[in-house]
Amino acid sequence: MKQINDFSRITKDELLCSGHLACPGCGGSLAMKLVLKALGKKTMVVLPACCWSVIAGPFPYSSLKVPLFHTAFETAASVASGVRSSLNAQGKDDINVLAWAGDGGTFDIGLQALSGAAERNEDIIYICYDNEAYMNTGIQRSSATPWGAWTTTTPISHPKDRPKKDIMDIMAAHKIPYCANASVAFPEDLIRKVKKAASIKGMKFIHIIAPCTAGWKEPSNITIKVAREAVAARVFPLFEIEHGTDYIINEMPAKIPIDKYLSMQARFRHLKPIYIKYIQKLIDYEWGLLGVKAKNEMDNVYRKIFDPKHHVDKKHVKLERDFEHNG
Ligand SMILES: Cc1ncc(C[n+]2csc(CCOP(=O)(O)OP(=O)(O)O)c2C)c(N)n1
Ligand code: SF4
Ligand SMILES: [Mg+2]
Repeated sequence: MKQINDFSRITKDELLCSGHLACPGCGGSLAMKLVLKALGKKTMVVLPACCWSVIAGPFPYSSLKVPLFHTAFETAASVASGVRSSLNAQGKDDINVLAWAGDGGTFDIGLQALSGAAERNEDIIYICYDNEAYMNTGIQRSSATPWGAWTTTTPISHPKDRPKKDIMDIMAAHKIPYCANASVAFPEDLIRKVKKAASIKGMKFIHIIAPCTAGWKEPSNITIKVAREAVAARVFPLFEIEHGTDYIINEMPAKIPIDKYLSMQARFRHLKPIYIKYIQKLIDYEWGLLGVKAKNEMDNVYRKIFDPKHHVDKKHVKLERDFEHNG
C-alpha cells in the first residue's frame, strides 16, 4: 500500500497542550491533535459527554488552545448549529465550528440531532472519533462495536452479535456535501480531508478510527500499527463521499487477511477460527459493495442542484439552463 505519511508537511504548531488527561496511546487524543493542526486557531469546539470531556481537563483548565463548549451527550450537532448561527449573526463566518463526539454520541444517542443538522445542511464540521464502544463509562457496547467483539456488556459468553452500524451510508443518505473516513495512522490524508471540509460550505461529516488502549485491550505503543492494519485489512477503508453520491477510495489496501488485525487486540482473543472466517466474509462483502459504489458515480444530480455556484442566480435560471442542455 502506498504510504502517504510525510510529517515534514504537517505544521509544528500545537493546539492540544501536553498534560491532557488521556490514557497513554489514546487514538482519540491523537485525532484531536491532528484535526486542530488542520483547522487552526479560528475554531470553536463543541464537546458532548465522552472520554474527551475528561481529556480536555476540569474547568477552569483546558488542554485545548481554542474555545471549548461542553454540552449534553445527545446535543453535539444541535449545539454546534446554534453556535454557527450565533457566530454568523456577529459576522464571524470565518470561524470553524467543530462538533467533536464519540461513537456513542454519534451512532446512537446523538443521531437524531446529527440527522437534523445534516438535513438542514448546517455549516459545521462534525467529527466522530470512533473507538467502537462507550469507553468513558467503562467499555459498554455501542452500535459501532464490531461483530464478535468483547465489551463489558457483551462478555465472551455472548459477544456482540450484530454488525457495526454503517454510519457513512447513513450520512451519505442525507446528501450532504462531504463525508470522509480518516485514520490517525494516515495523518497527511486526515489533515487534507479536514482542510477540504473546512473549505466547503454546509454540513461535513468525518469519521476517524481511534484505537483505545483500554477498551481494545492492546499495548499503548501499537495504536498507530493497529490503525494502519485496520486500513490494510479493509476493516476501515479510507474513502470520501461527495454530495452523498460520489464515492472516492483514497487508498487501495493490500487486502491483508483479518487475522493479524484481530490478534493485536485482546477484545477479539476469544474468537474461534470459524468466527474469524465469518468476519473475513463480512469484510470482503462490504469491500465489494464499496467498490461498486465507487465505480458507479451517479450523474451528479445532487451536485448540480446543491452546488452554491448554481444559486448565484436567484431565479435558478442557470440551473434550469444546465438541466435543459445536459439533462
Ligand atoms: C444522557 C446521558 N446518558 C448517559 C451519559 C453517561 N455517559 C457519559 S460519556 C458516555 C460514553 C460516551 O461514549 P462515546 O460517545 O463512544 O465516547 P467515548 O467515551 O468512547 O470516548 C456515557 C454513556 C450521559 N452523560 N448522558
Ligand atoms: S479510555 Fe480509550 S478513548 Fe478514553 S482516554 Fe483512554 S485510550 Fe483514550
Ligand atoms: Mg466511544
